[in-house]
Amino acid sequence: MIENYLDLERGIMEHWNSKVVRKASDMRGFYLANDALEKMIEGGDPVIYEVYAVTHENEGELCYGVTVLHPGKVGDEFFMTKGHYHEKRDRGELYIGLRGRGLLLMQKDEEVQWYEMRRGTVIYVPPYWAHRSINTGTEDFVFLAIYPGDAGHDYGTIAEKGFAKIVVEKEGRVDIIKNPRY
Ligand code: M6P
Ligand code: ZN
Repeated sequence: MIENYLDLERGIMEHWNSKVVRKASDMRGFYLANDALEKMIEGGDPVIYEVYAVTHENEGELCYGVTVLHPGKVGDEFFMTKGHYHEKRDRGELYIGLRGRGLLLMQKDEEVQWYEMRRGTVIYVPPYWAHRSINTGTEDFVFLAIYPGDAGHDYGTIAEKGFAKIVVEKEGRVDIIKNPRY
């Protein structure tokens, strides 16, 4: 499909061929507070985020998708995406904020960086950097991501150790602290 329509105000994309829904039960092992997550799962297993994407798999092609990351916390940690490296590490990605507010957390080896995102923020994720988004606000955090068709998702590395930093609410404020499990 060549042409699409993205409602920039609402962050709703008209056409997509791939929809991924991640519920609390899909996020086991990603948050420090396992008990809080299990309680949440028992209490109805809410959706944490959804991704609506147009995907192509070949080298030279592009994929693009809208992620809707809902507001909330597991323990002190804000709702977040799983986060991934690209299977082909030398593939970059572009993030564009559409709605709400959040952080993009990036990591390459032992180096960590994070960037605030809101409507209009453009963040270039260079090749070799793992990336995870975090909703630090009280409404949906919605962004568009564009990445090479053959990038692929490597979840294993992050699933094992997480990122070196976690994003928590502390005394009503957003705090980026060392991940004690890392
Ligand atoms: C962005 C892109 C997608 C990714 C999605 C959710 O839209 O980076 O490739 O799938 O965020 O993140 P994750 O796959 O880490 O759960
Ligand atoms: Zn990516």
